[in-house]
Amino acid sequence: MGLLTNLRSSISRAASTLFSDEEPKRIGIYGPPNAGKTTLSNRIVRDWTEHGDVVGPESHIPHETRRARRKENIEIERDGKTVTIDVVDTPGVTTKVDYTEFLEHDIEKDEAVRRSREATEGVAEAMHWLREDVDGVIYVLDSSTDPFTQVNTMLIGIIESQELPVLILANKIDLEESSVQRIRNAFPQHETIPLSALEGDNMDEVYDKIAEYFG
Ligand SMILES: Nc1nc2c(ncn2[C@@H]2O[C@H](COP(=O)(O)OP(=O)(O)OP(=O)(O)O)[C@@H](O)[C@H]2O)c(=O)[nH]1
Ligand SMILES: [Mg+2]
Repeated sequence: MGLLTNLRSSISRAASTLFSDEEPKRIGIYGPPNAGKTTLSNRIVRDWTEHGDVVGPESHIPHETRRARRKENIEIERDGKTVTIDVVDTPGVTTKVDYTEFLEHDIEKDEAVRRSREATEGVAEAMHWLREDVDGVIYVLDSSTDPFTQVNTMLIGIIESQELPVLILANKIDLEESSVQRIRNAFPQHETIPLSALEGDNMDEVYDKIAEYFG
């Protein structure tokens, strides 16, 4: 990005903060490893920012995201209104990170041990953000897998006890094994929106709901 463009966008950001009475809502993207949290975060950023920088790398290897990453001031326009959010892509939460998981993906032992240590710290960091620093949660699930797990029930329970607004996204509906109903049955107290973050399916409804829940 050129210096001038940079400067211009900083000024417009500062101006919009100055003239709007609403601070951006900080939205944490949570869920188990490999659910598609980073793919979704990248899509949101690409759809709504000019520079289209990505939040982080997407990978079929679990625990690719091992530090929370934030993109600020994403302005989503809905029905003539603008909702400004900061997106926080978090590391996938699991009860245990086992280094042998990485060996199955042809990663050398030293690197596998390093990644599993980082991933464990990442889980702690994700939990810290959830306790202290988010205004709302997008909970991403891979709809081709069983949603009724310890981690999902525990995390959704914590989110509920914090009284944070939460939107459940049933991702990967492009896969044949996908079942959105299975997620609705597991968490009937919340609304579940189907999508494919990879293919970009049903993103309009996702943005409508983001504006409704977090605007
Ligand atoms: N078929 C399909 N694959 C998807 C979709 N969204 C993400 N993926 C794939 O799922 C894998 C994991 O995606 P990521 O976005 O890295 O998942 P994550 O939740 O950020 O994973 P961690 O960072 O490990 O917690 C990648 O191979 C993605 O291409 C989707 O909608 N459909
Ligand atoms: Mg990720």
